Amino acid sequence: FSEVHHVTIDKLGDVPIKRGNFQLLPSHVQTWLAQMIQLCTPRDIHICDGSDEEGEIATKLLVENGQLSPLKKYQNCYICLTDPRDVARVESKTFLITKDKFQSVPHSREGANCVLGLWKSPDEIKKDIDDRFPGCMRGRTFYVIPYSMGPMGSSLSKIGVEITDSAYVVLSMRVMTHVSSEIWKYLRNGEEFVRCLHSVGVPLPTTQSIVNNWPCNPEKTLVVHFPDSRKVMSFGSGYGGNSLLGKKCFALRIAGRIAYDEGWLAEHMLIMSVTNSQGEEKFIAAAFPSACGKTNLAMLTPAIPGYTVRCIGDDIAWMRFDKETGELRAINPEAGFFGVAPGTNMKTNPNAILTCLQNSIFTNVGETADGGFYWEGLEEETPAGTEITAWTGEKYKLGEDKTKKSSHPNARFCCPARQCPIIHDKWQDPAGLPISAIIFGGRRPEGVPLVIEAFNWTHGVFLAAQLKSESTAAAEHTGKRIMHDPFAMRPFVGYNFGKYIQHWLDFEKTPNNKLPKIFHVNWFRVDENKKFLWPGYGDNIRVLDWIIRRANNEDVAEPSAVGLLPKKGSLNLQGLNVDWDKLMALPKAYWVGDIDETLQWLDGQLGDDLPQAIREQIQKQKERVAQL
Ligand code: SAT
Ligand code: MN
Repeated sequence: FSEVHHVTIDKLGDVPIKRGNFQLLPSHVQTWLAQMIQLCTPRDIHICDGSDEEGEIATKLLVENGQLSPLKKYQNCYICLTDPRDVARVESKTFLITKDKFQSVPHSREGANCVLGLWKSPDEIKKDIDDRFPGCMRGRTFYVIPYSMGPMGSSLSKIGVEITDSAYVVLSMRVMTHVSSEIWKYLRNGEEFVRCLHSVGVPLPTTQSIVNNWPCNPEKTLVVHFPDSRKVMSFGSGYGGNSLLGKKCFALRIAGRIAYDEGWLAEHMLIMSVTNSQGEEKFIAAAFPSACGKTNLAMLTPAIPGYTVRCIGDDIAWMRFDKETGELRAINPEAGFFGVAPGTNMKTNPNAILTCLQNSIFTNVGETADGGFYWEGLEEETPAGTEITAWTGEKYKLGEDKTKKSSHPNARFCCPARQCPIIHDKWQDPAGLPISAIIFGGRRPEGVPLVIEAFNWTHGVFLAAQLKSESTAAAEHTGKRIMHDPFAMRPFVGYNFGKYIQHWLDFEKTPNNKLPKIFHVNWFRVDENKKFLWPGYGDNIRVLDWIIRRANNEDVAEPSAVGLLPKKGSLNLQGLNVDWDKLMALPKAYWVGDIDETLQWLDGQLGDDLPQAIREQIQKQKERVAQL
């Protein structure tokens, strides 16, 4: 995949080019493509240009081969059902490849099972690759997708080229990234780009049985990153996080490493703006693990008057401190939303529903008899008795049997961000937008108050490092348990996590950097009857309002053992019936246990790579919670 033996165009052999002009591509791209064609031996080649016509061709093909079925109720919307074995990211088969192991993963203590990335040596992975990729596209089309992560031509953006044998990936990448033949002009002088190779791993003809017309190869699924040479290879899965390589693989893992080398940040964060009734606008970046409501927060409909929320992105933020002004400027490197469908409705997230009423792909959801999408959470908006076809193919009448499930819990909608009713008019601003506050959060049923402000930058980095959350359906984990997910980046970090934390800490060393305040939020605390103590959704604006007032240094916070908390009465609770004391309580036994567990976990996972500054923060917190 990597080492260059020079290949010229005639080495394409007799593989025909179905669409596009190979001769017009930059020569270093040609060389790489020729190598990959030799490796994968496809039937023909399609060089994507991002045109509408191309979208129509891919859609038609997918409908004809039974992978997509049109949702008649909307314009240009489709349901896609996958093989039920291919529905989520597979962290256990996702690897970082570097010569030095500890460039990829930390020096975990013996016996601590490292969950902050999996490493394999170049030699070891070569065997796995040689066992999979040669001939993997036999009988299939080799699509070449040129794309920009971030606004085209922005100095904050990066270019990738994905090769895939899946038209579903072509169609989804057109939604999630900026696909265009314009890209080639940015590579004319041999400029770097991220090389992505993806195959569903089912060469034709096949004797394998194909379920739902969704070719995949779960036994051999493999997602491999080469951070040094900025390459990704993915085999056997068509599911978003494993196949839309611009997203987690590039925009987080590879870009994270580039960001480390270049002094910026690639984070698992939404970007939103809140404008108050005085017309003052603030931009916020917020990190939550997968399926914890980033999309809902990014598109929040304020439950109280006087605020306007606008969305810039819902999953990934690339952020850089401006050398001159010191501002932290953020872009959304994506162009679409790949959101969790179940739970999304006109109450929880009307803007998401309105975004996906056209030009969208729905994966593993149910369908109503009149050709609409359906998933758990839409009960109240769908007449009882409506006939539903579940993603499993089973038909049932809504309301008759409550045990029936229409959708996979990780079912997704994939829709263009520009269609979002509250998309910010500057969401594509090449200069990025200035971040005033950074929020971390997770699902914490117990012990953790609604909002905590970090004492300072270092303490904020500590809050992020000890982030935990109840597991969700976005990955292959089963059952609900509280898992550590530092910075909401556990599955997405592209290099040694200790270095990653140190990278965050180091931003304080540049005096010109205007460090945003850091916060921790928890919408998910429950009472003794397991009922949520906070209404969440649109009412989260109340917390954002408090956060913004803190960003403006308003005197509304007071110190506690775990950070600064809102002074009683400073958070606008008008019209709400919440038990503030329960919501904000710091149970001593919980926090004493929590900090011990945090130290044990971080020390086990990171060993001597755990930055000293974080050990000091842990020690301080230990002393503070002992006083509770
Ligand atoms: O990995 S995906 O991008 O498919 C979804 C997620 O885990 O956030
Ligand atoms: Mn995500």
